[in-house]
Amino acid sequence: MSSAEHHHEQSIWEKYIFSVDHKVIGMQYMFTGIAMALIGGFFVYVFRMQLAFPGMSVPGFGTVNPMEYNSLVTNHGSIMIFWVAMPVLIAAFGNFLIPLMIGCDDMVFPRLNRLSYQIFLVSAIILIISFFVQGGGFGGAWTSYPPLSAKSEYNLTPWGASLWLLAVALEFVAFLIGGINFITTLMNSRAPGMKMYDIPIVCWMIVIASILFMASVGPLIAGAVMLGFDQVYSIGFFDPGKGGDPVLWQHLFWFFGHPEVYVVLLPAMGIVAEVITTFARKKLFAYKTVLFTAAATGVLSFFVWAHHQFVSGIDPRMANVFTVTTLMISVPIAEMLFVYIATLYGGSIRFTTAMLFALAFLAEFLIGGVTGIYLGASGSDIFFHDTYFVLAHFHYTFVPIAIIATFAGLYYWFPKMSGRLMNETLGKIHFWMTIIPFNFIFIPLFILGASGQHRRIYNYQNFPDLAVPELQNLRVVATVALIFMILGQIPFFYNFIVSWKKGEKADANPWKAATLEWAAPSPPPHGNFAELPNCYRGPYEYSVPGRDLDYWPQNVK
Ligand SMILES: [Cu+2]
Repeated sequence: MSSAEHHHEQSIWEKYIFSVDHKVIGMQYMFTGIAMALIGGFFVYVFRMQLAFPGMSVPGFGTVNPMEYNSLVTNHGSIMIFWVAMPVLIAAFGNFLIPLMIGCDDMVFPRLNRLSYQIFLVSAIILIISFFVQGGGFGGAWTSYPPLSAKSEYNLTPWGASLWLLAVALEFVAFLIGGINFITTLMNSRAPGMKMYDIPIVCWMIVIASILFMASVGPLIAGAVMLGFDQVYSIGFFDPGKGGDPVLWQHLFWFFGHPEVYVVLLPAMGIVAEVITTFARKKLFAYKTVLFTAAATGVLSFFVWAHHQFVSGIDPRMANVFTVTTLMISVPIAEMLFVYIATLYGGSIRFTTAMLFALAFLAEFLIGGVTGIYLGASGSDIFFHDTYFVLAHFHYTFVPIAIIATFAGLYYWFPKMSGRLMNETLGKIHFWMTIIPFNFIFIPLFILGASGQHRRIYNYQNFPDLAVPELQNLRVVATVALIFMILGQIPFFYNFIVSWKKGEKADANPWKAATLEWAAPSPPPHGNFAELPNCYRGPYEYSVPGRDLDYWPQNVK
C-alpha cells in the first residue's frame, strides 16, 4: 500500500466497519469472540444450575427440558472452541500482533483479511439463528457424531444440526483465509534484516497453528459435506443400514479435532512466552527448542487422534499404537513448560496482572496435561471414557488456553491496543476471582468422574447407576464456584471498558519490553510505524524506546 493511501481521511464506516487495517480486524475478531464467550458462558450457567438443582427454574432462563439441555451443552462446547478460542487466540492476536511484531505496515492481503472476518461474522450469526429454528439448536454434542447428527430418528434437532454444520464450515473458511495471510505475511513482510530466528516466538506459534489448522481441516470439510448429504438426502455415508460407517465420521472429526487442541494451545504458549520474558526481564531460555518442539508437537499431533476412539470398536492393536503416540506427545509439551520455568529462574520478576495469568497458565495447564496421560493410555481410558474425568481434564487444558492465557495477552497488549493502562488492582482482583473458582469447579468434577459419573446426562437423579447420587454435593460445589467465576469477570469488564476510555495514558513501551510492537506509538496509527524499522545492524539493533537495557530480547545469540 502506498503511504498516500495510509494518510487520507477515513470515514467512521471505513475506519471501523469495513476497515482493512490489521489492527481493526484483530479487534473486530476480539470483540466478536468476547461477545460469543458471554453466550457460551450463559449456556454453562444454565446447564450447571440444572445439574446442581435438577428441575429448578433457572433465573434468566426458566426450567430446562432434556432437549434444551443437550442443545446448551453442544453449543457451549462449539462456541467456546470455534467462536471464542480460535477467533481470539489466532485471529485477534495474530492480526493485531504479527505485522507490528515483525515491523511492517499491514498484512500482505488486507482485503482478504477483511473477507475472513466478514465470513466469520456470518458464521456466528448463522449459529445464533440456529438456536431459534424449529426443534431448537443442535443437540448432538460438539463432536457431531452420526446418527445423532445425520438424518435419522435419533437426530431430534434436524434444522439446528444443519445450520450448526453450515456455521462450522463457514468458520473454517474464515480461518483458512486468515491463515494464508498470516503465513505469507510472516514469510514476506519482515523488517529488513529480521531473520527466521529473530521472529518473536508468538508469531511463530500463530503461524505454526495456522499450518496445523490448514493441514488437518481438509478431511473434516470433506466429512462435513458428506454429513450434509446424509442430513438432507439420507445418502448414508455414515449409516450402517445403507452400507456406511459411523466410525468413519469419528476418524475424520478427530483427525482434525486433536490437532485443533494444538491450534489453540500453541498461540497461547506463544503469548505466555512473550509475557514471561518481558516480566522476568530475561530472554527465553531456549528459543530454538521452543520453536522446534512446537513444530514437532504439530507433526506428532496428526498421529494421536484415535485416542478418542478406544471404546468405539477400533482394533485393539491400533489402540496400542495410539497410546504410544499420545504418551509421546506429552514430551515436547513438558519440554516447553521446562523452558518457561528455566526462563523464570534468576529473572527479575514483576508480578503484574499479565504475569500472574501467564504463571497460572503454566500451573493449571500442567494439571490438564498430566491428567491427559490417564486418558491417552487405552487401559485406563476404558474406565475413564465418557466420565466427568474427561470433562475435567479437557477443561484444565482449554480454560488455561482460552481464558487464562488470553487474559495474560489482553492485559499485556491492552496498552498497545488502546493507548491506555488498565487498573492493576482491579486486574489482580479479577485474577484471583478467576483462578480460585476455576479450581473449585473442576477438582470436584475430577472426583465425580473418577467415581464413575457419566457425561451428557440431563438429570442424575433419574440415572443413579451413572451418577453417584451420594456425591450430589460436589455438583453443587462446582455450580456455586462457576457462579463465583462468572461474577469474577465483572471487575474485568468494568476495568476493560473504563480503562479503554479513561485509563491512565500509556507511552509507547509501558512494560519496557524489547519486541518491535513496542517501538510503534500506543495505539499505533494506520500504517503502524512512522518509519519502518530495520534490523540490518544485527538482531534487535533498532531501538525500541524505553527498552530495559538490563535484559536482552529473547533471540539475541
Ligand atoms: Cu485428542
